[in-house]
Amino acid sequence: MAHSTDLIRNVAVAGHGGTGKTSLVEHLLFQSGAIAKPETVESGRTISDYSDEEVARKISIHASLCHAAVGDRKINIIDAPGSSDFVGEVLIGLRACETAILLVDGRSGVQIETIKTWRNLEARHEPRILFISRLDEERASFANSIADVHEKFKVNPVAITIPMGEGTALKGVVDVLNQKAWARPASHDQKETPIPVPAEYKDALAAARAQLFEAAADGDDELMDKYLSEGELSQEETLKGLAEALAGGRVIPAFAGAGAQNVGTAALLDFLAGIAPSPRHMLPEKAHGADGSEIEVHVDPDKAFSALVIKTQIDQFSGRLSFVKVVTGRLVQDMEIHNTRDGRKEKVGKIFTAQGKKLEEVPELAAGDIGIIAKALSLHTNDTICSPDQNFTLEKLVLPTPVHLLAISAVNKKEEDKLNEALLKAAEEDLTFQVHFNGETKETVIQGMGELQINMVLDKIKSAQKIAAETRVPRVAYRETITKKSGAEYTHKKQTGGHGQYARVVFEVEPVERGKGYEFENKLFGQSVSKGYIPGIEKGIHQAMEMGVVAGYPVVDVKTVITDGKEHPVDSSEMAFKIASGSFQRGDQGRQPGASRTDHEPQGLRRGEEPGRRDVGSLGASRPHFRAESRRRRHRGDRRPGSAGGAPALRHRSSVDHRGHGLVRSRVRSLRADHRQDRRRRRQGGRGIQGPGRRRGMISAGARI
Ligand SMILES: Nc1nc2c(ncn2[C@@H]2O[C@H](COP(=O)(O)OP(=O)(O)OP(=O)(O)O)[C@@H](O)[C@H]2O)c(=O)[nH]1
Ligand SMILES: [Mg+2]
Repeated sequence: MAHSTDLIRNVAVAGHGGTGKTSLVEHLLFQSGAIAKPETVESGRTISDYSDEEVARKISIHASLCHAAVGDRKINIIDAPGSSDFVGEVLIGLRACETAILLVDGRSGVQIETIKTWRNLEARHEPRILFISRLDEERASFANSIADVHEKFKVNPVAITIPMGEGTALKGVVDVLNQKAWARPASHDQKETPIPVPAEYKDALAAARAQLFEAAADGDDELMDKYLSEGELSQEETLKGLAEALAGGRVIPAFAGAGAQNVGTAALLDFLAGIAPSPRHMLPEKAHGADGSEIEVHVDPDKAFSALVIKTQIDQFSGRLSFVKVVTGRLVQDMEIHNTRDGRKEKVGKIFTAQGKKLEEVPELAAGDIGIIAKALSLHTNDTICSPDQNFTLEKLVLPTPVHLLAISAVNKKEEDKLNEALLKAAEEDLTFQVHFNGETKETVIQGMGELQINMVLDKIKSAQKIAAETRVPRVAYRETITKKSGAEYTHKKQTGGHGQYARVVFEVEPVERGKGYEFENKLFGQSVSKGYIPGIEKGIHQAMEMGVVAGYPVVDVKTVITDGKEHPVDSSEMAFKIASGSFQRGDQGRQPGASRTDHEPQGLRRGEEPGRRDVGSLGASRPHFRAESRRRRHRGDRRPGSAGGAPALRHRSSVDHRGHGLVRSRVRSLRADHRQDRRRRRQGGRGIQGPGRRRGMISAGARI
């Protein structure tokens, strides 16, 4: 059945890892009757943690879509992961929903990922609801958690439910809004049932209701006058006032509970269905018209169809699934759509809604709804699709840049293409995982948000595609530049019988603004060097820049000014001037540009490191092998030094989330093995490991998947 816009509620469930999001979602579905039996995360059979990786690791990795029905309302729920490695999936959830439920673990208070999510919600002006979770566990405290929220976010949450007892004594919750209590069921797979508020909680209820009225009246003068004169509001006024205050971000409703024990789910469901804002309350989507002009698009069922592809999932059985949020109009099976990215028209086949991995076919999706288009091969995440007569592009979801880098290759070279294909597929599913080929270092480099995410992708490829791959620290493509004005002069003279070679060049080199690349200026006066030789000079300088000055890396961001020169009527040639200009690199017979301090700039960054120039005047000096290697390369004629001894792009932490897996340990083992091998080689009089492998805390090579 298709639901109209006003009957839809979209909520993203987010918060720090392990706060009980998936358990809460499972029991919300159960309490609503969407599923007959709730499962536990431990059993690996929950609705929202269904992928093999999630089942194996017992953590959420993907944003999964499910839905519950309360009366005539359809509540779409997106269960987001808690680990920072999967922040992209959290942002997808926040973007697609009008409301977020933020979980705070009742034992530990506000944790870092919850803070980050809060900031995101603030920036998006998105209404949020707090759920203080795991209150059945020892040391859990609702009051302390609320105090922590107050301290960290400078807000005064308003309790919609309060716990009856805490820790092992948790007996249920008092529903402040509806003046009843919900008893804790005998076991998690039984529903919460309403009971009268026990006498011992009457005072707490009265105090909480006073706060509730204040929050409901806040921002509405009429309601405030009534509350101040009569001391209370009617239920209808309270609901209306709260709904407006929540949609306007003036109130942060707080719930108490223990999702895995099915405590606190009934009141939360009622609240979501009755008070959470409908998609119409969502702030307008920013978009660009066909002419590039900025426009705003409101969720509106009465307009022509448009939707944003929020996520792409490539399922082993169902094929390509494009998750869409309908913004205007209706998405109807078999309708023709227009992809504004490439102007392509496509016919939509079947459309679905999802209960975790279970797809449920629906005839249409109304504005504000979230659903799935199956097997639309041309759709990509962030595409805007509209009815053929419309043409605007909704603003893309902006995701953070992945900062962890690894070079990767297939163990069996014949599987390289297959591996690249699998990596690219993974990158399509998760925009915070990227793959590119570095032409300079001749490496395929993968980039992700963290080890957990990268390991997860590689494990999936290993188990699904049976491709063995190995990863290592990527080589770093450095650049050289100069920091102060310098110059060079050189006379190239050779007499080998017949025509000789003669050319003299004098030039200055100065640094230019970063990113400018290379500038060339000819300041020769008179006829000292014929015009025809100038290209030879430029080519010579260019070639020398490619070869580098100090460590053999391409020189960038310099300006070369030719100030003087001399030619011979018979022996000069373009080639002779090209050779003479090579003094840029060699610095023979004069002032060498490289004699001024030279900086290198790594193309890859360590985690948390800003791109920036680094003084490596001392770097070359402190690493003799570095310069020796560079000289060797030049001698071999290798113009693209690959295996740099510079800062590797990835610094591995010594441990990962305890629920992660052992790849880090295996990398550390591999590092130790490398070092053992190194020591053995040294004992045998050979050379030790060169480059990054020798640097403390860095991995040289060899993590296999
Ligand atoms: N006792 C108790 N345990 C809970 C409760 N909620 C969750 N747990 C347990 O806490 C662990 C993590 O629960 P999840 O529901 O996976 O937490 P999550 O927030 O979804 O975790 P991520 O998605 O990985 O961030 C599991 O072992 C749950 O059984 C609760 O209310 N009470
Ligand atoms: Mg989860």
